[in-house]
Amino acid sequence: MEVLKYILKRRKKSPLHFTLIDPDKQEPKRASELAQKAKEAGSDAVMVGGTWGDAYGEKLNGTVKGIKNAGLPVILFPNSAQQLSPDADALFFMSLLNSRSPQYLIEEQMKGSLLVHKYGLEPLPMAYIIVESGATTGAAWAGDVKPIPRGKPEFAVGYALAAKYFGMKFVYLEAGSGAKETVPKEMIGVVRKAIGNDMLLIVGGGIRDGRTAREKIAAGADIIVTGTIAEENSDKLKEIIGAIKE
Ligand code: 1GP
Repeated sequence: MEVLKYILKRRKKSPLHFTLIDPDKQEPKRASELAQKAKEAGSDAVMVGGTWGDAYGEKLNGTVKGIKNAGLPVILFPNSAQQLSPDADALFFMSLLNSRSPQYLIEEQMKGSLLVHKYGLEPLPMAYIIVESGATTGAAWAGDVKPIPRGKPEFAVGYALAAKYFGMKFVYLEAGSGAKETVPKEMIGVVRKAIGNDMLLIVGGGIRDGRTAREKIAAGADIIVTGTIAEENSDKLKEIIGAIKE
């Protein structure tokens, strides 16, 4: 499956929803059930990754295989060169642009690229940008990030344009899993305007209802990611996906 083509084709019909499953939070069998529920709710793809834990090697591979049974594309969302699996369809080949550490800007990517090549994974080049969200999230802490201030959307525009000029295909504005506050709609709007339609704009972190998801789409997001809600409440997941695709 060519995942970028699949995403672009589906985006022509409607905005998209991706479900994030953290391989560290449950056994592969439960991950497979969550992916099945996500598919039934209308999600377009499953992302697999998490900030912290020990879900590498066999546990990660088992989780990816289990999720694949649901029939949705599986895209890795790795925290490092360790979190790669030959069983996935693709991966977000991402740089955490507002990290202070060369490890997350380029070093993990340099190490991981050899495995991406060996496994034949489809790389989806992505700029990952973490936005202030009321409290320090795991991703911001672990990634040694200087989050974008909520009142400074122009900083996000600077990173997004740099990513566009590097030839990246995706920008992910991330509030962080379980964030208190979601990415501000004003920031989504100015980033959308700056990048035009050359890149796909992903927004996630702390989205827990349809109204909030709709607000992000109306502001200019192409893809909404939810993680926590898929684990907790499949009715809410259906509400969110319904609002994105209305
Ligand atoms: C984290 O944006 C995602 O990378 C998902 O966040 O768990 O808050 O939905 P939630």
